[in-house]
Amino acid sequence: AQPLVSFDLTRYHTLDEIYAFLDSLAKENPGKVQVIVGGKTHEGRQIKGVKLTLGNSKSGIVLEGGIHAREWISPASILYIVNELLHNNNADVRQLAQSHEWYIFPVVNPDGYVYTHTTNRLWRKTRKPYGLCYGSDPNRNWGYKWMSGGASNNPCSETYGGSAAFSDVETKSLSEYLTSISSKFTAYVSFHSYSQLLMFPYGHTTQHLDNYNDELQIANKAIQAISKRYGTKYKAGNVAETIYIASGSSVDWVKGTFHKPVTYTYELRDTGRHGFLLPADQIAPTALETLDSLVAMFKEAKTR
Ligand code: ING
Ligand code: ZN
Repeated sequence: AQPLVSFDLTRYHTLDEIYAFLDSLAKENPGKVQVIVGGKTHEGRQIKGVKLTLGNSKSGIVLEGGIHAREWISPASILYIVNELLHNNNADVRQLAQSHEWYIFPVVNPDGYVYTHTTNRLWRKTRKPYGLCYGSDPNRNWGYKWMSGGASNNPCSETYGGSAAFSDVETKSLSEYLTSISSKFTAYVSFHSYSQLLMFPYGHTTQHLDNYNDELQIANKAIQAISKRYGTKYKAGNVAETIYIASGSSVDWVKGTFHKPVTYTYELRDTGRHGFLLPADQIAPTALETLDSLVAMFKEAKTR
């Protein structure tokens, strides 16, 4: 059938285009793709996503993208991966797609994402006014060990934690949605850029969790899979030791609240040559190598 909306997965898109694409996927794939709303924004937008049900499994995976507005490769890779999960006939990808339910939110900071298209390409935060400045860092505003390091109490800072935990409606409403589906998902994966890292909690402390060795082994399998396709090199470890101390992130909250065994954050391409301005011709390779790594990650996670 003809797609209802023609959508070029190898280009970057506006929020309206992305949301129209999600709507069209649901229309074209009844019973498989459902539009879901994970929350709302300060400027009144929805945090829109899709739920994919391609098999009988009830074990859910949440994919979170675009929490930082300027990291455009995150939503773009997620959309590319959605399309692969729906249409790729490779046995491993089909197995991965069918053996999970998928809750996928490509852009969880829609106001910020729109702002990067209209006004400031390098905007990171949300767009709620805090005194003279705008936005909290939505990856510092979650209510687990909030403001316990690597976050600022200055509203003008890029890593402002907000006036309280969940002071932004985006993090608050999304956390409520995640709580409502918490018995349905076993894995949470967040996508940022850039640095080519695959990390697991925590960010607020360098202390290792009980399952540190499992998490590292799963991550190492995943990054081996990444390098196989195009040679892209990643490093793996916990957030605090691998990138920097950071508290109030979504993944720390998910880990600290629900103790989900598989909770990861990708820092996608590149290592700084283009940084946030990654050329669109890298969307497809980034997404494909990342999907390879998800296949490896969930294969490895199943063995323990
Ligand atoms: N990096 C992430 C950030 O929020 C991170 C790193 C991931 C911190 C997970 C905490 C938890 O700073 C980018 N590039 O945004
Ligand atoms: Zn980020």
